[in-house]
Amino acid sequence: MTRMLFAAVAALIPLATAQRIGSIPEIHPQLETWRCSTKNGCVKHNTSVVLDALSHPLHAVGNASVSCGTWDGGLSKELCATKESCAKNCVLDGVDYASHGVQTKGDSLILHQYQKSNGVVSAVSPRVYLLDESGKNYDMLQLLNQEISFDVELSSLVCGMNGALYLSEMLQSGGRNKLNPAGAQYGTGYCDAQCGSSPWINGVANVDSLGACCNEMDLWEANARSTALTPHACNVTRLYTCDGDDCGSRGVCDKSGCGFNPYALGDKDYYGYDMTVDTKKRFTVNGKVIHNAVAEVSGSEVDSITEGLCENSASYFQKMGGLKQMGNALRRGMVLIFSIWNDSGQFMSWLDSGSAGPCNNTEGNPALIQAQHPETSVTFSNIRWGDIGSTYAHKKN
Ligand SMILES: *[C@@H]1O[C@H](CO)[C@@H](O)[C@H](O)[C@H]1NC(C)=O
Ligand SMILES: *[C@@H]1O[C@H](CO)[C@@H](O)[C@H](O)[C@H]1NC(C)=O
Ligand SMILES: *[C@@H]1O[C@H](CO)[C@@H](O)[C@H](O)[C@H]1NC(C)=O
Ligand SMILES: *[C@@H]1O[C@H](CO)[C@@H](O)[C@H](O)[C@H]1NC(C)=O
Ligand SMILES: CC(=O)N[C@H]1CO[C@H](CO)[C@@H](O)[C@@H]1O
Repeated sequence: MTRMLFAAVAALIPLATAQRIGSIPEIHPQLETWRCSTKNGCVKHNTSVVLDALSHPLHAVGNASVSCGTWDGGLSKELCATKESCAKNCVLDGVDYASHGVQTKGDSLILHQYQKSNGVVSAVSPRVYLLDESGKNYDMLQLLNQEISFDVELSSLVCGMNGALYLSEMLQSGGRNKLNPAGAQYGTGYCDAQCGSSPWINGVANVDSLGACCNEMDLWEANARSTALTPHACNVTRLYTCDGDDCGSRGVCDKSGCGFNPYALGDKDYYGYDMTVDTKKRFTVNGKVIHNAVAEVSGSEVDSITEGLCENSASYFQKMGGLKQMGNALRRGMVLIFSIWNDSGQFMSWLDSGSAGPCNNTEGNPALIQAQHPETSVTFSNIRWGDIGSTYAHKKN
């Protein structure tokens, strides 16, 4: 019987590989989200999440132990000399989400930085994208003149960690095409305003080592000690590939962004353990029961990202089109992304130490975090978007 079954499965593989999708099924964890309107209130949607393509095994047809490429190793020279040969020689397999630090339960998403297997702790650092109800394409959030709210629990995200909820202007299909039949279903098509280079762009072998740029709106980048809200504009529409100088510090995207970090802007008691926003507890972002910190920028008070704030702090953001360009991307539609990550290069100092936060410049070292806080995680839940005023119960005050 077992033999028969195996033969049947093997007979199916050539069909499946012709699609460049392997034989291990991809099962997306369901994450309920809410769409809200002033007229009809909030309606639950059966959406799900998908891990980035690079977290999926991409390997030679017929041999799962021969990799076609990895985050840090780049593309396999033999299997992926050209875009076409890579698409022909490689298959993308499904992945076990729990072993990559991703769990969902109802409308909650839990992301873990580390996984323990056979007593060994390793970094998994998941990054996932929200799929629509079909499970085949990304859910495109069109948030111009709309609002989004969510709950977050990040008490275990210590200095040096980052739990992020943000938007990037990726393609709805993840760039599905003849050389990338997998598409969004397997997490292809990532881009952001850092214009980073990865082995695949839109699921196609990046044989020229280009960077992938697109507009990015960081709604939430935080740990338990510090937080930042940062739009990053690019002077292009949707995913744009860059080369050389084009990708540099004055490239097509504003890599620093026009950020609002209460601590950096002078309010050092607003956010943290036992502070106005007490990060020991779960809280709602945009619940508006707690007002945002108020900063003084060139003599005026600012509690949100305004032209004035950006003119003062982010001239390159303004050059790339500033809030208007960000607004255009929000109108066209962007993909919702969740991630947890660490930073062995700078220990996340731009977010939480020096002028940006209360952490010192050594405690964010990933080696220390791995040894002392291997359980570090973030939970996002109760994610709602829609008309302004429709996603949470307003407290009249
Ligand atoms: C969502 O899933 C539940 C069960 O998993 C089902 O009862 C419900 O009809 C689904 N809703 C939609 C809009 O598909
Ligand atoms: C898969 O590749 C590995 C490494 O090259 C090799 O040792 C192994 O024999 C191959 N397995 C099959 C089934 O071809
Ligand atoms: C985008 O900005 C770069 C760098 O400033 C510039 O070289 C390029 O011409 C700009 N492109 C557009 C379409 O404005
Ligand atoms: C940084 O903070 C950690 C944790 O509070 C502490 O153990 C360490 O001594 C501090 N290092 C410096 C250089 O202050
Ligand atoms: C992107 C990054 O710096 N990741 C690091 C996270 O921490 C582990 C160790 O815990 C490193 O191996 C990764 O390089």
